[in-house]
Formats: sequence, C-alpha cells, structure tokens
Amino acid sequence: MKIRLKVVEGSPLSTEDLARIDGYWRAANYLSVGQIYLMGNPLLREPLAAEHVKPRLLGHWGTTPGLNFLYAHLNRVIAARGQEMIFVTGPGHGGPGLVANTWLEGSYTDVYPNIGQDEAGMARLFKQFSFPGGVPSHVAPETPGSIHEGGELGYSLAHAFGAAFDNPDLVVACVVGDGEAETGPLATAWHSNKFLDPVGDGAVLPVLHLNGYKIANPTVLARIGDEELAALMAGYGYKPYLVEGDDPATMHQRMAATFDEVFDAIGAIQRAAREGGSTGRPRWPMIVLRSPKGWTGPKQVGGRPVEGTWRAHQVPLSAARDDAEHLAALADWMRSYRPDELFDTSGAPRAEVVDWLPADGLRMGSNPHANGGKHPRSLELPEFRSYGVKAGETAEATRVLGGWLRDVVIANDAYHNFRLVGPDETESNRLGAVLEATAKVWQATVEPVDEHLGPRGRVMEILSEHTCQGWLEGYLLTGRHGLFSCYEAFVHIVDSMVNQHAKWLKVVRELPWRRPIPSLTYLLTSHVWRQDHNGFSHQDPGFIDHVVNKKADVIRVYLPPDANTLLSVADHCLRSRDYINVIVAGKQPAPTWLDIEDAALHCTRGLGIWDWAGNDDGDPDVVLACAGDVPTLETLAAADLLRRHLPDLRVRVVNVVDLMRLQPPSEHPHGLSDPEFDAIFTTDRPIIFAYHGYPWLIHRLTYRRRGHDSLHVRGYKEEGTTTTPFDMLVRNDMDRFHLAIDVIDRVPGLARKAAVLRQHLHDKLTEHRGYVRRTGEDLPEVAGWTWPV
Ligand SMILES: Cc1ncc(C[n+]2csc(CCOP(=O)(O)OP(=O)(O)O)c2C)c(N)n1
Ligand SMILES: [Mg+2]
Repeated sequence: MKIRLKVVEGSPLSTEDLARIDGYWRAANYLSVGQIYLMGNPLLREPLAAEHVKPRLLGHWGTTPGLNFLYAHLNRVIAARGQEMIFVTGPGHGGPGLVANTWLEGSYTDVYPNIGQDEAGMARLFKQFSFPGGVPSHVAPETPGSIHEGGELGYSLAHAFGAAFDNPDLVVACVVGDGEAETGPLATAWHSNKFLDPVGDGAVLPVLHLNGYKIANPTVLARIGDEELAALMAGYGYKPYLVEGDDPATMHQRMAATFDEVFDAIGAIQRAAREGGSTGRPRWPMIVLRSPKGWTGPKQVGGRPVEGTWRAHQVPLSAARDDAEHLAALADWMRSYRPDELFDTSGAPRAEVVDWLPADGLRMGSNPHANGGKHPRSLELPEFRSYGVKAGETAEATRVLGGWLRDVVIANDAYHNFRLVGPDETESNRLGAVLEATAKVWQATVEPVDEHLGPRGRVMEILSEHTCQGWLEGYLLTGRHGLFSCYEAFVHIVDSMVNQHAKWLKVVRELPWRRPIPSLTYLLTSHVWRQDHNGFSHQDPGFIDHVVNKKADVIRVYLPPDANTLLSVADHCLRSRDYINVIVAGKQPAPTWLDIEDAALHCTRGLGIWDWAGNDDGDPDVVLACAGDVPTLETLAAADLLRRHLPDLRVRVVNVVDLMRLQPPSEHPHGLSDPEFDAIFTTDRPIIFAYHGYPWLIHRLTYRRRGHDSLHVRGYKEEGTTTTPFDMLVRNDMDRFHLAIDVIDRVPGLARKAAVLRQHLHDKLTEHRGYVRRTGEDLPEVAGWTWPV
C-alpha cells in the first residue's frame, strides 16, 4: 500500500468568510510584526520614523504567520461547532503571534485591562513585547490560554496529550515545529496515541508545522519527501493530511476544507467509541502544514531571499532603526496588511475582523482548561493513618503507600482527576496494589500473557521519562492531580523538563489571574542504596541537588525514613499546589521507626530529635543526624553501638524528613529559625550527618548555621557497584562502623579513651570485607540488627 499525505479538495469558504478569515489573519500578522519592531506609531498614522522602532529588535517572526494562520482557522472551527479547544504552541518562540491573537479575541485585555483594544492599548501591546519590564518573547505563562511555554523545544505533544486525558469534550490543537520534531521527547510523544482513550479522553490534533527550517538549517522532516513523511506518520498510527502552499486565498480554502474533514473525523471516532461501542485503536488524524517560514514577510533583504528560508527565523529587517532601507521595507511590510481595513479610528479591531470569533467561554485565550482546569477539585484522600504500620514492624514503604494509593484511585474514580505515571515501574516500585483498582492504559494490542492492561485506567506507563513527565505536566496544568514514580537514577532524564516546569511555577506566582495548579510530585524509589541487582549505572541520588537549585518557593524535598512517614508525606504532597515535591523512599523491607501518629507529628515538624534513640539529657556530646531511610537505619545502628560501648557518651539523634528545614528561613519558607536550629543541632558539638545523597548538599544548605564548622557529612561518594546493601554503605564510608569512628575522632577527648573500640570497629570493617567476598551476604549481625527494645 502506498501511503500518502491526504490532500482535501474543496472551497468551503464563501467570499465573505474568506475575507473575514483573511482579515483576521492579516490583523494578527500586523500585530505580531508591530510587537517585534515598534514602540510608537502603532497604526502607522504618521510616516514610520526611526524613533518608532525599538532599539533592540528581539523576537521570532519566522514561525509566527503559520501560527496565526492556524489560530485563525481553529477559531472558525470553534465558532462553527461550539468545540472546546486549547492551543499548544510547540514553537513557543512565536510568542508575538499568540499575544496578537488573544488581544484580537479580547482575552488579553480581560486579564491585562491596561492593554485595551484601542490605539493606546495597541501601543502598549507593541512596546511591552521583549522590552524591559514587559512580557517575554515566548508563549510564556504571561500569555493567556497557554499551558506551554515552548522555549525549550520538544514537549508540546506530550503536554497536549496530558491536557486531553480525562477531558472528553476538549480538543487540544498542538502545533509541532518541524525542528522541534527532531528532539527525542517529541519523537517519542507521537506514541501517546496508544494511550488516549476515545471514550474518556479528549482528542489531540497534531499539526506538524513544516515551514522547512530551524534557525540556520533545513529540518529533517522537510527534506525526506512526502512519501517517507507519510509513512512515518502512518507508522506512528496517524492518518496524515497535507495542507501546502503559499497563496493566501488558496491556502485559506485548503485549510478550512481540511479542518472540516479532520474535525468530522475526530467526531466520528469519538461517536463510534462512545455510542457505537467501537473498540480498538483509532487512527487519529494529524496535519502537515507546509507553508513558507516567514510567510507574508519580506521576500528579500539585502538581495538575499528571506521569506520561505531559514533567514526568516528571527527578525528579518534587523537594522530597521538605523538603516533607512530597512525602515522603509518595514513600513511597506506592515502596510501590506492594510491596517486601515483592520482597525477603526480608535485602534480597535473592526467588527468584520472579529465579530465571527468564538463566544466568550470558547475563546482559546480564556479557556478555563488552560488556567487551572475547568472543574478543578481537590483529591479525596483516604485517612492515611488507617494504613499505618506498627512501630517496630518491618515494611516495604512503597508497598504500604501502594495500598493507600489504590484507595486514592478508588475514592476519586468518579472524578477522573488522578493519574499515576511511570516508565514501567509501578510494579517494580511495589505500588502494584493500585492495579487492584484500575488498569494500565493500553490502546494497542493485548496478548493473553499481559496483565492489568486495559483501554482506560489511572496508570500510564511508557518507557519514556520525557513522555511521562510531559503527560503529567499537561494533566496538572489543566487542573488535575498525579504522581510520577521513577527510579531515582533515571529521573535525571527529565532534569531539563523540571527546570522548565519550575520556571513556569515561579512566574505564575506573580500573575494573580493564573489559578493554582496541583503540585508535581515525584516518588523516587529503587534508590541509590538498594540497587542490589543493577549496580553502578542505577546509582545516582543527584536529582535532589538539581531541584534545590530552583526557586525555593517552588521546591520541596522529603526523605521519609519509613513507611509511616512516607504515608504522611505523600498525603501532604497530594494536597499541595504549585510546588514540585520530591519524595525519596525505599521499597525494600525496612524497620518502621515511628507509629503512625508520631510519624505524622514528625513530618509536620519536618525534622526533630528522636529522644528515644539518644541519651543526651539536654546536653549532647555529639549529634547524630540523618536524612533518608537507609542513612537513618545506619545512624540508629551507630547510636546503638556507641551507647552500648560508651555508655557515658551523650548521644542525640536528629532525623530530617523535610530537607529544606536545614536552610535558613531567609532562603526557604520551610527553613528553621537559627535559635531552633542551634537548639537542636547545637552550636559547638560535632554533628555527624548521614545523608541519602551527595554529602556536599548538606553543607550547601547549612553553611550559614553557627554549628556548620562542626558538621561532618557522610553520603554517596559515587562509589557504587553490584554488591550487598551494607557493602554499598561501607564503600561510601556511611556504615555504622564509620559513623561511630567519626564520633570517636570528633568528640574532644574521646579518641584516647575509645581507642580500643575504634580498633574494634576497624576490625569489623575488615571482617565485613572478607565476609561479603566469601559468602556474598552481609554479616548476620549487620543484616539482622534491630533497634533494642
Ligand atoms: C531543546 C531546544 N534546543 C534548541 C533550541 C534553540 N532553538 C530555538 S528555535 C530553534 C529552531 C526551531 O525550529 P522549528 O521547530 O522548526 O520552529 P520554527 O521553524 O517554527 O521556528 C532552535 C534550535 C531550543 N529552543 N530548544
Ligand atoms: Mg521550522
């Protein structure tokens, strides 16, 4: 079978419709160019002069006319069908286009009343763009209707699908840049169609914007020929359409005809699944829009072709302020849109340009889905205390959490507002209990050997951390809730996406019109200390270091030491909004230190003295601090050793759940005050801190504390391999024997007194090394150690 890009014939637009849509498109283009270049004379009512042109010309023209073209035609679809739709702009550098469209439709003025639909408003609209104190050049949080900045390319399609899940009435139109399509995250996001349920989910309409170029190069997809491109898209499971050309009138007819057919097709797929009981994976449509980069802009500048080439990417007439020829070309270019036909004497868009746009509730710039969700509701969270484990019992923390999450799924089943995402690790991470209540979504073929797969469900698994992250972000940005469970080492794959989401969250805090969204919560498990059968490649606790670089207002890091504290932390995180929560917790059998009430109290404090584990009587000789489940166990084992062998030594044990408590309150909203910190950690006693991750982070967080000079941190020093759990600790000097030696070395006067014990501890390490190499197991006294009751 020869696969082709389908071209739809037809001229559905009447002469009037054509004039309206073209007028609207010209207006959007005019306003886009105005934003890039002008700081005065917005309607060109006087001859364009150098002082009207911004001194720094910043922005991207090339992608913008194509975006405007699509926005105009989607408006036609929305108005004709009453279709709920949002617009995801992959090439987010086309910011002026989305600002122009939302201004034309009125959404912009709704949220920024000072940017009115008149000449003064237009002047401000132009000047503020890429201008100090103004708005960014991308489709940033400041842009109404946006859930996707598009600054870092690659995430549009995953975001679009995330927004469409559980929104059955919504269509997410997603423009994918042909350069963007070369990125790994975008390339794999096409597969999202195997996870979209035509019954319970909405639709995504991908439009591959094949303008042929990136910044200075052609794009791969523009140079492989239509046949290969069609085969690629068909291979991804889509039915590809082509809209190609550069003559505006012809292109308007083609686009309208194609959208008519494509939206009919989307409706037919949904009806067949929802009413006709059709099952099986639908072949959703996608569109290739092949139009010139910088369409309708200057054809040539300085004798070189610009329109339809990579030279149109940014600012084609870059010397418009200083060069008379560029200035004249800019004036000609802007006048080519015939602004007098588009704007009335007050500067408002003329009625015929905008009177056909969608009604208030359906404008893409003010669609509630893109601002906190249409029906946002908090999760129903079952009482986590009922899932607690008795103190002293051994439990697998994530398995305990899984039981609670199963019931979170059940409690919210009716609201379709909770999803768990992960790269095929739900069961490996011991959260499998959720599958008692729901399926793993899978629209592709199911074989008898498969378990728990179904066309719809709450669990989303694809071996692409990028796609998981993108889906979840899209889901959260449209007001729903979720959890990303991931191996600790591999969550680094989405470092960059986290950066972008953190930036988004920082900026929305300054935008009063943006509604809060549920937090992005990670459960990082299968962590560095327990990679018993995977070894070094799977050992990397650095994600915490990465996220703490972000704005403190946005970041929360939790290291619950046992199953009960994990329950409490997870409950807290799923209630929170506008944060990125990182929870690191183990999945291996481990002791439960606190009963559920104490766990809840401890988590509320964020860190605290475990008086039952120490004997300091208010005046410690040494503080043993710990953060993380494995470091906590080692610290308690060290405390036990010291108390048995050095009964006169006064030991204080401090456990840290909320890492950001270590920072001063001036740096993080969770920061402990200095007097509290000093009271707990002392200002002058040695602090031996066993930390889950790279030890330097603890220094970074505490460097201003008075007791910092006495702080000695043990953690992961990049010494990893496939070995026993305890050997991992020994290799990184964080085992109980090293911790006890650290105490002996640092408490003044102890070295001499405890010399024999020190020697004994060293001997233990020697014994350990021999034993693990001989037997492949940890010393029974180590593996079998429990807290003495
Ligand atoms: C991940 C990433 N890498 C590089 C860039 C720098 N960059 C900005 S725009 C662009 C070209 C984009 O081309 P395309 O997606 O085709 O967009 P359009 O042609 O519509 O401008 C590049 C490489 C980026 N923004 N993000
Ligand atoms: Mg391109």
